[in-house]
Amino acid sequence: MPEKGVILQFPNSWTLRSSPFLQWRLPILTAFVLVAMVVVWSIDGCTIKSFIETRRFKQDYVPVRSNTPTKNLTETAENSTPSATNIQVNLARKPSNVTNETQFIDYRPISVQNSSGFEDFEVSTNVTKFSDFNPVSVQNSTGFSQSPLVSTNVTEVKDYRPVSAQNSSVFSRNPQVLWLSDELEPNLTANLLSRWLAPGGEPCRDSRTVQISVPGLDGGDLVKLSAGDSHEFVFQALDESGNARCLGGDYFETDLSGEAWKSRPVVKDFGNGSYSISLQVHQDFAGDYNVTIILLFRHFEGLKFSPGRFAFDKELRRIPIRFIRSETLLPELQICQKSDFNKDVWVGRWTRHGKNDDCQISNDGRYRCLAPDFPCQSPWCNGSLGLLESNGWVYSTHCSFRLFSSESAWNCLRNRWIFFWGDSNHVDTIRNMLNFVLDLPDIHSVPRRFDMNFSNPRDPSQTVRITSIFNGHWNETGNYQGLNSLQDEGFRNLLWKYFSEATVPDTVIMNSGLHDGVFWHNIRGFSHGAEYAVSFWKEVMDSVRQRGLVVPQIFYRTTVATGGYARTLAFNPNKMEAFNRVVLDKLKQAGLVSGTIDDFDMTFPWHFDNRCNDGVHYGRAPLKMKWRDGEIGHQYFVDLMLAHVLLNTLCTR
Ligand SMILES: *[C@@H]1O[C@H](CO)[C@@H](O)[C@H](O)[C@H]1NC(C)=O
Ligand SMILES: *[C@@H]1O[C@H](CO)[C@@H](O)[C@H](O)[C@H]1NC(C)=O
Ligand SMILES: *[C@@H]1O[C@H](CO)[C@@H](O)[C@H](O)[C@H]1NC(C)=O
Ligand SMILES: *[C@@H]1O[C@H](CO)[C@@H](O)[C@H](O)[C@H]1NC(C)=O
Ligand SMILES: *[C@@H]1O[C@H](CO)[C@@H](O)[C@H](O)[C@H]1NC(C)=O
Ligand SMILES: *[C@@H]1O[C@H](CO)[C@@H](O)[C@H](O)[C@H]1NC(C)=O
Ligand SMILES: *[C@@H]1O[C@H](CO)[C@@H](O)[C@H](O)[C@H]1NC(C)=O
Ligand SMILES: *[C@@H]1O[C@H](CO)[C@@H](O)[C@H](O)[C@H]1NC(C)=O
Ligand SMILES: *[C@@H]1O[C@H](CO)[C@@H](O)[C@H](O)[C@H]1NC(C)=O
Ligand SMILES: *[C@@H]1O[C@H](CO)[C@@H](O)[C@H](O)[C@H]1NC(C)=O
Ligand SMILES: *[C@@H]1O[C@H](CO)[C@@H](O)[C@H](O)[C@H]1NC(C)=O
Ligand SMILES: CC(=O)N[C@H]1CO[C@H](CO)[C@@H](O)[C@@H]1O
Repeated sequence: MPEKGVILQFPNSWTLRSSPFLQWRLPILTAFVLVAMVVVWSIDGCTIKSFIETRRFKQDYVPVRSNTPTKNLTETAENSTPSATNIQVNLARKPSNVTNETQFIDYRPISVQNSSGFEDFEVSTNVTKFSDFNPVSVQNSTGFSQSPLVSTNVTEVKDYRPVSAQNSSVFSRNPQVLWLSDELEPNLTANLLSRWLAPGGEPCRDSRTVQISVPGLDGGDLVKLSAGDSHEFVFQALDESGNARCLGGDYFETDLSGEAWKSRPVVKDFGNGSYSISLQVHQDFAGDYNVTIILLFRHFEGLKFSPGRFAFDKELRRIPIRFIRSETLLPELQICQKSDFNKDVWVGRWTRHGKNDDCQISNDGRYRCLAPDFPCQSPWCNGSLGLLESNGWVYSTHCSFRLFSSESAWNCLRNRWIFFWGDSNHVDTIRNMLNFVLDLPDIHSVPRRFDMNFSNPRDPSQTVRITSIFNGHWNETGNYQGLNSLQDEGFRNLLWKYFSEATVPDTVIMNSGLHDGVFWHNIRGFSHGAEYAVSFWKEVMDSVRQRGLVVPQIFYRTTVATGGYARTLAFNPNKMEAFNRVVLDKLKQAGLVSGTIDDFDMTFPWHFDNRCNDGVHYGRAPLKMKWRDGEIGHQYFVDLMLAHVLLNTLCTR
């Protein structure tokens, strides 16, 4: 996150530049780049001392070309690239105040090895009893394994019809099924706490998960399942002796990926050591897949203050699965309407409708792999898929999204006032929306705090007011306060100001964010912080109502799933998912939310590595440099998708 600090250079000098960057003469450009690198470097240096885990945020950009200083930087970066052993060393070194952790309410010393005379649960010997495996008989299923994406030639892909035409008579039991879904559980915070604090005292409660058994999927043979249907497989957490655990709380990262599909299978935690994973792909995407199950944290340990030391992070399964076309037909997705945003938890997927294997990053850091007018394929999106610069991928959930042209976006946003309150991912998204969608490429960055009018370069009569207030700290130069920033009176007054004018924003888009992951010692503390934030916003909205004005709509945009190395840090996906749900739960109880935008689900399929993120941001500005994972360029389309989803939220009725 310290690279957020880069933005700090801009608030004073930031203006809408009209002269294109590229017109600068080369020497000046070079000098600028070098100065910029020094700036990045030094800001990292000063921010890092506050939190030891953030040591690993250093240096996301490494220049590709090597002149003298560049080369040196490259070497430094390589040296600081965390190897597995390095990470452990870093994390073992406690920051001085970590001793405080022992006094946290929720800390439970676990691993009481060999605790007492309880008989071992006779489980591992016969795991099939944990299965509700529903043997999908897969006789005669050959010929359906084609992937929906076969061509490497873009022009051919355009005409591609993903559905294989063959008939299958095997699966006729479910002509109409529903899409998998998930929702917030009632009494979320209380239940979470009580499960975390559930007492041990028996070996199966005190032991630690190291392995699982998945009776329906284990066994070695290629698993074949019917496409369209949802398939739920129960699995059992096992300790190092192979005994079944009888407490839940393990955090599994799951992935279902094929050549043209990526989704996060829903995992249910039954609280007794048994879990289930549900798999479903649409009938048009029959073909070969892998289902991957990673155990990231055991028994709520990702929620701890310093979770890094507890990360398990082992891939327990990568199982090939063939989805066979069947007669099961999922209901066709519709383009999202306003009411669709009432859904709190999204269970979406990325699908791919084009591919250019020869795609090269351009010098400005962009991936223009498909023609800008490469069309969406109904019903997966509507508009020009090429604009997303995703090489054919697009996200959809219980409904699908419009991809906006600049003209349609301006028509929707004109005369609006949109207020953002959130972490630096908002900052990126706003910049990307301005650059990519609203035709304002000269805006190279936006600061953490601003209040600006922007106008349509093609029609200056169309303007939109955007206000963005960073909430990682009450001081815009600070970090790691999150919702606690509302404890600062000056910060509260700053926010109040925008809701005390004669007009107020029509829409508020907010999240809690990654900084909360670093600040709060435990979920109970965070829950109080979230309550305070909700009461603050309720008071603000009530006062707007009392003044007879139209109360802004509030959309909660969930925090990203952090990626790659950041998966084990203070803002790991386990914690962020819990925090997202706690805030959302409280906002809903207060009647404040008009809708949810589940960026956590959107980012999740891309969070396993750093190809589409720098660990904590999915929308850093395009740049042709070596990225965090050592490859050239950062794929920013996940955040650009979010920008379009936000426009769907803002523009549908
Ligand atoms: C590289 O940096 C080191 C210090 O880290 C310095 O001693 C050395 O002279 C630098 N090399 C070049 C070529 O600038
Ligand atoms: C640890 O806590 C003490 C007392 O609050 C504070 O002065 C110090 O700066 C903290 N150290 C770190 C590394 O945060
Ligand atoms: C615990 O941390 C707080 C600040 O976070 C600090 O004021 C206090 O001194 C610390 N206590 C111990 C025992 O380290
Ligand atoms: C735990 O039990 C195993 C065998 O059941 C034994 O080898 C080991 O020494 C025991 N450990 C402790 C700490 O008692
Ligand atoms: C395992 O379970 C199956 C089915 O429940 C049963 O038929 C079999 O006898 C069991 N085997 C053992 C060793 O318990
Ligand atoms: C791709 O399509 C173009 C135009 O149809 C054709 O000229 C070219 O040979 C094709 N390339 C490949 C690799 O098939
Ligand atoms: C496939 O289905 C169509 C109509 O549903 C039918 O006319 C055709 O005979 C079937 N083909 C085979 C090979 O079963
Ligand atoms: C939620 O909590 C309330 C009060 O604590 C309780 O009355 C209610 O039964 C709980 N609901 C569920 C579904 O646990
Ligand atoms: C765990 O809970 C689930 C759901 O309540 C139940 O179906 C299953 O039998 C339980 N497993 C064990 C081992 O108790
Ligand atoms: C499944 O994973 C294996 C091993 O990583 C990989 O080689 C294969 O291409 C994957 N299959 C699919 C369909 O993604
Ligand atoms: C914010 O922090 C900076 C640097 O620590 C400091 O110079 C500035 O005065 C602070 N601003 C406010 C409003 O506290
Ligand atoms: C179980 C079953 O239906 N098997 C059939 C599969 O298809 C082949 C020919 O394609 C038949 O010979 C099998 O009887």
